[in-house]
Amino acid sequence: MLESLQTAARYLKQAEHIVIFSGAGVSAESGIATFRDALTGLWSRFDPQRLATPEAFQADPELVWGWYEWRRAQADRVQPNPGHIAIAELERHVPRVTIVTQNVDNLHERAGSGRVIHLHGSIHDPRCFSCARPMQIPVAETEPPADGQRTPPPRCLNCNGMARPGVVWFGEALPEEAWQAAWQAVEECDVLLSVGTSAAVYPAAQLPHLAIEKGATVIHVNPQPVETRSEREIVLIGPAGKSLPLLLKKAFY
Ligand code: BJW
Ligand code: ZN
Repeated sequence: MLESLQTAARYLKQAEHIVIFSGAGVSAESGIATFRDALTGLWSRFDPQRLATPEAFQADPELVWGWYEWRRAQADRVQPNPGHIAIAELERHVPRVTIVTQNVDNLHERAGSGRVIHLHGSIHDPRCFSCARPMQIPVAETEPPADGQRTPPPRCLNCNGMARPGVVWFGEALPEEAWQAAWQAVEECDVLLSVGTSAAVYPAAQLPHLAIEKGATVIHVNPQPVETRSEREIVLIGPAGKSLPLLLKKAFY
């Protein structure tokens, strides 16, 4: 770890443009469950195909909306952790930093990060399932309902369609502008820090490979070992909330 940390810090120090490619693991220490971790992952208790597809929403909108409202209220309640804060702090040391996140919780913005590209949307931007108009729906003030509780989606004032979460479900295209911007940033970066992602969901998971192809160094931050294919990949094993502050300290202080 120490050797990898030193090498990673050296790359960070020399970098002109860093892309942070983040996943659910970066928010784990804020108290938001990841998707695929065996014991705590959301989907160890819920079947994603039942909840994160347009077909699932059409089949049981109250179940899906209730689940997302529970998660939205949770995301609203928790705070950014030292991992998010270290990522935001990078902007003070590196000329260009681009955050490309798969997360829908907006915790990077709340930690102070400037340029955040959302590949899978935001749980805080509900819109109409039928006409796609943005909908203003206040977050529940009372304790959110237990996970799995059914809640009827509010209706759109324009077309009476149902509200849906502003996230990208399986089988839906990623927002084109975000995808193009992410692709370009990765092509142009010299370091990509892949933090807290299993890199199992496509097309987002292509980005670390693209970075390697284009000659960048990829640094993985994950408590689990990460399989690497290139000499230009470094793995820092540990939670983001510990590894990232350590990495910044080594590189810049
Ligand atoms: C820590 C930590 C700590 C823990 N510190 N780390 C090619 C091949 C095969 C399949 C496909 C393919 N291309 C497309 C597909 C289909 C599908 C797909 O990828 N399926 C896979 C399961 C194989 N992809 C899609 O359907 C995508 N759409 C698409 O391709 O459309 C094509 C199209 C084109 C034109 C028209 C129409 C269609 C859309 C994918 C959308 C994904 N959406 C979700 C749900 C979002 C809403 C919600 O929040 O509910 O996004 S799925 C879920 O997974 C969520 C996440 O953003 C995403 C990634 O997960 P992530 O972040 O990596 O989390 P985990 O849990 O997997 O990993 C956590 C990691 O953190 C672990 O490694 C831990 O060890 C680590 N960790 N504690 C640091 N403290
Ligand atoms: Zn509508």
